[in-house]
Amino acid sequence: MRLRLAALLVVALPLAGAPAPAGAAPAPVALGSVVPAPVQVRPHGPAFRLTPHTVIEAPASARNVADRLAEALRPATGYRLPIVGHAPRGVPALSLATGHFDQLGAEGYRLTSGRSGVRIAANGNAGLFAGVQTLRQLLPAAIDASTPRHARWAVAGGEIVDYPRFGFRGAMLDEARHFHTVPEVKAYIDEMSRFKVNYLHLHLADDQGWRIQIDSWPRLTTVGGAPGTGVDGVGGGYLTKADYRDLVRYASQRDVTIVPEIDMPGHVNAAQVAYPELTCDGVAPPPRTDTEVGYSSLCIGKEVTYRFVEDVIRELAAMTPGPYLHIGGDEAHATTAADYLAFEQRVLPLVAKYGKTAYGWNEIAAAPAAHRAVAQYWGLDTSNATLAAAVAQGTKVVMSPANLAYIDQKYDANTPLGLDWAGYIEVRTAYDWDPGTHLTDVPASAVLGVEAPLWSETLRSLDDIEFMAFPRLAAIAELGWSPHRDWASFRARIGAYGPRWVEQGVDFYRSPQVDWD
Ligand code: TNX
Repeated sequence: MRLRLAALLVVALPLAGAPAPAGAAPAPVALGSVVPAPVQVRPHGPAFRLTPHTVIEAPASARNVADRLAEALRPATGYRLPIVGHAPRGVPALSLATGHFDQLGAEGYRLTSGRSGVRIAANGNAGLFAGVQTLRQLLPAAIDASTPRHARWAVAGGEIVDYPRFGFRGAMLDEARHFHTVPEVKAYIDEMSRFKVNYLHLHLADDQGWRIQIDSWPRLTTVGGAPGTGVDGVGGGYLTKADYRDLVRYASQRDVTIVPEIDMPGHVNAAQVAYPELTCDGVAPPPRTDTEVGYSSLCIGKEVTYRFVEDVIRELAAMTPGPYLHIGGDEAHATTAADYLAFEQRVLPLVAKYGKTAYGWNEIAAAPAAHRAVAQYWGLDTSNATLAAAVAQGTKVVMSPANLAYIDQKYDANTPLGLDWAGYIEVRTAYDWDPGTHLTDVPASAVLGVEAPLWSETLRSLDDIEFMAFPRLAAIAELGWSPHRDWASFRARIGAYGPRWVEQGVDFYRSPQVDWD
């Protein structure tokens, strides 16, 4: 399938030497041109054309998804696109329908397009939302003014049947090193959900700052989130509980589940600045705005440590509807191995006590209590004996190998932002690996999915986030969703996606590995 053809209709600039004849209707976007690549695509029959009379048809239970579709299409098309329970006979419709489909699971959908309408069918709203993201990509990115009105908004005819390879397709944003505001996080949620990313892990506390309100320990944010708490003393800020709940709600309306992280027993300097009793000697350390890691530790032998940890877990669990609570556990170089185990043996069960599944960086796998937890693999090797032993006891794994999935790493030596300790990660590097088989001693059956962490030591603005995330987050999203991996196909589809990012104002990286439309 030559997908770049499909993008020719997005004539932001006239094609050199071959201007489309005025009044000609361009071919619609090819059905197979979607990112992540759908499971099955069968083009056939005539296209559907949106008109000023098109309606959105949806049951009341799918109103949220219908609203998302309407708000995506109304501004671009200028059409009213009213949402109705039942489209009157003969009225062209974009229809959302739920039913029972064995093949589709919780997130799959079937999209059919023909002369009279486009229908998305699924088992529930998660699948309908995924189908809506596909439909958005089947409409043109931008319209050439010479295209006649009736031919502008066409969806190619045919059928897509689609469902994810993995249930966990995540992105992580570091709120601690530089704080990113609620509108910035919402924009990132919008951008990731287009690629069917369904988990957002928020790294909410680290040595430099503490970014989530905890009522029982108020100085965490009044001190730890004060102005100047951030790398280089830039930024500061925190999420109030109301902000956090607002983000949880906004995300859930886009089929994204928030996973909050409080990193411990290391990466806790900001908490210790606010509460010196959390150090072993009771003396407050100086605030830190540099990017060193591995120097701070909670005091493993003090009871106050566990009162603190339990209060934080209880308050976080109470405002988090999702199943996971991330308790960090990485780079605890200032904690002895014995203390680390003692800490994790006590803290992992606390997460379960408040009804959540513990999630942590792969170092937690050393603790026997991690057998019910999810371990996030961030190493550079293709095997890990400690993790493999934990997996044999029941631990599940999310794959974030730093040399492949760390989207805070530079693309190449010239990238102005980012770090490079795990190596350069060009788009093809981020794409060309298999989360199911990457760890040779962990079976694919233990892998829940994949996550792309975005650490923010060097990132301040939304533009910075976007430049590092795109196109690599789209590559990782495809590894999490699609059953097959094909670089030539991805390269063509992501090149054709470029005009959409331009249209959305997303500051993506124009990788030289991709021919951008
Ligand atoms: C390592 S990866 C860290 C973070 C840094 C990151 C920068 C991990 C679990 N810990 O503290 O921000 O490298 O790439």
